Amino acid sequence: MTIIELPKHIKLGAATAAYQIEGAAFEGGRKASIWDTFSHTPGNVRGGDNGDVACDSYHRVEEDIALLRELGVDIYRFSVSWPRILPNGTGDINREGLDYYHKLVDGLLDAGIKPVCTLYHWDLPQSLQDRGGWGNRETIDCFLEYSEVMFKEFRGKIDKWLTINEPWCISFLSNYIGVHAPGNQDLPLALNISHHLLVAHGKAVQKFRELGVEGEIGFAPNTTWKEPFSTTSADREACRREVGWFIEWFLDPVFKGSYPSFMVNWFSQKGAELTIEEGDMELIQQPVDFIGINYYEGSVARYQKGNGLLDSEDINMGYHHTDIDWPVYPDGFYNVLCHITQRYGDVPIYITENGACYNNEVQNGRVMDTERIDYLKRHLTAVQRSLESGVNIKGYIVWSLLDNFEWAEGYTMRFGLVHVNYRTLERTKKESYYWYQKTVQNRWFEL
Ligand code: JJW
Repeated sequence: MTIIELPKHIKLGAATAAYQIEGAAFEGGRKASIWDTFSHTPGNVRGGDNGDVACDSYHRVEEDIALLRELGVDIYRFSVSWPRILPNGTGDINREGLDYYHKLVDGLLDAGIKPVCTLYHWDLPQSLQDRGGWGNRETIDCFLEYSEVMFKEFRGKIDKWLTINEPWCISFLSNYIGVHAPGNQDLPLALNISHHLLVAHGKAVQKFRELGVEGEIGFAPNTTWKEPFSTTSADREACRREVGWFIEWFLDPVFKGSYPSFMVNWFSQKGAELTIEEGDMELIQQPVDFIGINYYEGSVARYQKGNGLLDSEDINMGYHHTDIDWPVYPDGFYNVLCHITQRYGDVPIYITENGACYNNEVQNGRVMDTERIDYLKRHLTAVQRSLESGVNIKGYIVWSLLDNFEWAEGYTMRFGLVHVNYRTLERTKKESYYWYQKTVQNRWFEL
């Protein structure tokens, strides 16, 4: 048996996001977000599911902290619901919302768990969407206002912050492909939203420094890897565009102060142009303390004229697929991490999300999710290999602590280490929970 050892300094954790777990959608002074509107519109979410109740973590916060404490993790990544803090997106502050997160954060600190706080994990206040959402630059200033409230309120308690989670999903998936809220299909809009998100990120980082908040701040792009099917330049360029759309598009502006020209030109050919105002690129280029990397899947791909936005297609190499049909490709994870380090230098990296969808149910009180354990082992091995290749890995966070509302897939797709019965809201620890508990304790596992 091969033993994989994880260095002691690597922080291990688990993650969730507000809309996916909290429920209590219209309690505690919270007003609607775009995900309430979107999920309550028929046809958008599988089964007509919505986040009204979700895992009810709003009312079960002590129980969920107890799960984390017993799991033994060093860190817990959660997100804050903007419409709980500023129900209209701007203006009046909702004390009840702040109190909920104080209860959560105090409970974590009591349990010896460090909070990692994501400010924007997709639940934009609906009243801002009514004025154009992320397509309107005024939303950037509202985000800054919200961020400042959070920094001032939680400084001294929270020292790890993420501004924006998965900007590719917020811009392109939600406003070009249209499968997430608000569900637009408009490439120029999506492109400009991607820029506005980066400006919002930069402004929040600037505010964080100005206020002298102690701690570290970064953001978390979602990544993928596409390995060229052949060595032809057509196949290599198709893969470069695919990876470029997720990685370079969002990280070049932050680390190099410019968008990758091969992508700018590609979008331009498709009739989509960026509108960049004076000073934007300087704002975006504010130094970050770390980046979060979310990685789930990747594959082999090749050039295919007219296929999708990027003239590329995935090749089925016979790799195993998870229950959400994403190919399991741990080598892609290793390649993403090395690619980022090669291109941007020795930047500290937290794996802010990695995990797998397997829909195992409870049988005789147990959930035998052996495929999830296998997925986690193979991806942690890729992380360990990247460390040996000189990637500056600071932490690894599993998505997710709990089964939860998986966006357009509703409650059908389960990513949790803990099973949630959506009828009774009962939590059941899966085999993967016990495996991760042992791994966190030992800092090694058997492959
Ligand atoms: C792409 C589907 C057509 C979440 C996608 C659908 C249609 C070309 C998981 N990460 O729940 C990506 N997640 O909240 C954040 N990440 O395309 C956390 N990305 O494509 C998890 C879904 C996703 C996606 C889902």
